[in-house]
Amino acid sequence: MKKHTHPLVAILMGSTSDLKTMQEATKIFDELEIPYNVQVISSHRTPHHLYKYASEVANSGIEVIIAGAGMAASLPGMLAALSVLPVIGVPLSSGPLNGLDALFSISQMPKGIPTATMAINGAANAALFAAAILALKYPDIHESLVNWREAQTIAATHLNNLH
Ligand code: RP5
Repeated sequence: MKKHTHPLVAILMGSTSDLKTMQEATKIFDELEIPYNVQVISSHRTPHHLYKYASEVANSGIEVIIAGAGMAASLPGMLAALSVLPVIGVPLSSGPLNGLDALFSISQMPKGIPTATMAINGAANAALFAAAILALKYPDIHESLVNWREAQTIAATHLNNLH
């Protein structure tokens, strides 16, 4: 039986070229059975679409936003500016600066508009962090996350035993 009937997390990215990296987040949500939706919105190329989306997202049932972007990477910060939902930014290694540009852009938000920043290409951790936020409210997600972490510990212990 499905525990949640509507998406709790929005996974956004600035370009279809970001999809492969951001799918690391969808894999985690599939494992944890957390429903999500995925959209491409370019804050620079489609700013009016971004404004409309961000103005409405808090009333859509979405509780956490993950936003991946490379290069100038304004998408996470703009989403944080336009809504009060928690926004987790993922700097992506697209472009000649290999993600350092996006890392600096997303992490250097001005006082008043906080935006969480993961490692470069850290989409999986973005999903786990989103799950930790949702786990404060939903006991089934708390249980899924604890089980996931225990499985990781067991897998890491087995790896250690090989040496
Ligand atoms: C950013 O520019 C996107 O997030 C992407 O990482 C990068 C390149 O986009 P494309 O030119 O591949 O569409 O806005």
